[in-house]
Amino acid sequence: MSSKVNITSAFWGRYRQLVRTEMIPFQWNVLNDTAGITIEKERLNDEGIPSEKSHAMENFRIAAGRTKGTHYGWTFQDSDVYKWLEAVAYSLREKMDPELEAKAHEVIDLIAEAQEPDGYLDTYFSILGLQYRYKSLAGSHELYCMGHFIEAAVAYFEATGNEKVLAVAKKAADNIDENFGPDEGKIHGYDGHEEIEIGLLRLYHSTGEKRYLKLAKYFLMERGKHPNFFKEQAAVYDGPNALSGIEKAPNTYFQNHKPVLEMDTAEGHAVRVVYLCTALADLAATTGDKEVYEACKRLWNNITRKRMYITGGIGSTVNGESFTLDYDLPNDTMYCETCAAVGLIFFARQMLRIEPKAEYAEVMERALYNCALAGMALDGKHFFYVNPLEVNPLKSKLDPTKSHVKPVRPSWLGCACCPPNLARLLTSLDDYVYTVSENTILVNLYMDSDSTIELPNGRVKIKQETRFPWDNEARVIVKNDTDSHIRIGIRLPGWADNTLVGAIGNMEIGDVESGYQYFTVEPSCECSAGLTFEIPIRRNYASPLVSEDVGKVAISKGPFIYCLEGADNGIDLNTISLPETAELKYAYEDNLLGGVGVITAEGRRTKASEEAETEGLYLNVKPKTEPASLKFIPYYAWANRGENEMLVWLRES
Ligand code: FUB
Ligand code: ZN
Repeated sequence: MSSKVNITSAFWGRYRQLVRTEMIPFQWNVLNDTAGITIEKERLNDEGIPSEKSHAMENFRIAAGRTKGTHYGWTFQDSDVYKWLEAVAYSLREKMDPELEAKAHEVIDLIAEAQEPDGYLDTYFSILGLQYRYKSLAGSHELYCMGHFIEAAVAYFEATGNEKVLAVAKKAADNIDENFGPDEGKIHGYDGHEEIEIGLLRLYHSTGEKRYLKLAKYFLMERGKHPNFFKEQAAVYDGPNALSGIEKAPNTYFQNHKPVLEMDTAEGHAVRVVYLCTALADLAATTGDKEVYEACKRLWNNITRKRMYITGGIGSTVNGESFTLDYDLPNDTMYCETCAAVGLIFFARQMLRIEPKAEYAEVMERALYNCALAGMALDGKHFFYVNPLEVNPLKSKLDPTKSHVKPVRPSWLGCACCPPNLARLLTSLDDYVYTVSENTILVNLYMDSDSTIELPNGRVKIKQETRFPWDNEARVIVKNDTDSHIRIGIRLPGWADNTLVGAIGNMEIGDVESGYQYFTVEPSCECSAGLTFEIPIRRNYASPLVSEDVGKVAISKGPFIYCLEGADNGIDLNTISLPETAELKYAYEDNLLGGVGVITAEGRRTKASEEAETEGLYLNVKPKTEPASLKFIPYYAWANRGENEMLVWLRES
């Protein structure tokens, strides 16, 4: 039997159920073009982006020879189907559903039929010309798509034991292995979008086949050694478009500017960076390679200490959906793609496998409860691609530099990477609660849950009883059924002022190391640790080097970052300020936004003087302020009450 974490948390249970009952069926209809929705373009000026329909399943039917037609959509349209399948796998792992399983089998059969006899799998080139495959890797996303398929296949195999899907994945990986690598006659290159590395490592973990580990390592280490690789391929490519032109992007966009082990700043497309880092950290955890881990740490530190928003969002510009430079964190033009926050969570999880530092879990929690969760509406049927920290709907409509910043979540997006990424994260959230190594279990996330964890010497039952995030108490009950002493490391959260920890039974309190309070539990015994957190409302200040946030404050409580929204606070949110002395009060509102903790305060609103209305923009009269009652809601819950303004960082007065 393998480990099983059963999440019983009301907060997360609702989301996970939403994914199962709303999002997965909804996405199924979208993939089959039967959802009856209008798919929005990401940006006003994205004329060339194919977005009228998904066509993703139809692409597979055409590639399999079941129907006639041509490919439609992005070169990576296949990955929408794969991410759907991966979310289905986790969903079935949690709760068997024969109807859903039948749909998944239908999809697996279709994918197997669309696979070429030699294992190659990509509908774009199967339909438009196999002779062009692997020849335009800057934009073709072939390995990216196969990486997503391999991830889905491993997840599905591990959840259900389905051998067929694993066989298709191995055949695809073998095809890649035959075509790429250092040997003469093979392609000495890699994909324009990292992902295959994650897939191959997962396939290695599941099958133990060392070739997959070797190939993942090859792709990671080859990157950046030959920075002209994409341009050289493009110069002689004469096949179908495959996002051609993308190779002209700077090498940093693809993390192709230098070898990965020499990188110390996160450059380029944010999702690509965190996928690269996830695979690198997995490689370091798997092989114990110190040099690889040092590279991971440098990238982690650069991202989380200099380039990450307070919400856990990353990617400061729409231009290339990219990182820019240290401390450049504009609040209303940024990107903060949902996928990038999801990828940062993947990265954090792998870092925890290498080194038990609470810092990794803190970032994981920050991105999860804020940027990632904001990616989905409370109805589970509307999604953000971009997660701003400041929005004015009129500016989004009329200022072309903000057209990507949507004030309301669309039903779906032409480039549909984010919703299914969120679905696979939420359905696999059980994988993030604990980190297990040898005889140590780290409690990373507080979540009401009931789990069985397999250790080398037997089984441990671990139960969390808590109403967190809406309550400040947790009890962690451990039943050690192994015949050895085990160590439990309970994270002492950074958002708590004081965490009182008491042990009951044969649980010996140990040291605090890197943010975890350790306990030793004797063999064959049951005991528990009770925790009471003091969770203050906090005022957060950014480094003064973040020019956009100087003089401003952001409010948080526990893992949640709070924001002001128009629905509670009217228009022109930028005229609002929060006095340094204002008392911040907390209350839980059962009937608001599915039940949320709100924070209220007496603030000030700056009024335009009467002269300003008649005499123009610039006056020598200081505007007056008047009292304003303020109400803050958790950031993740914004944009669920129609189109309105939103603000995270507000002036402090
Ligand atoms: O290129 C595939 C995915 O589409 C990226 O990860 C997203 O940023 C979106 O561009
Ligand atoms: Zn995305």
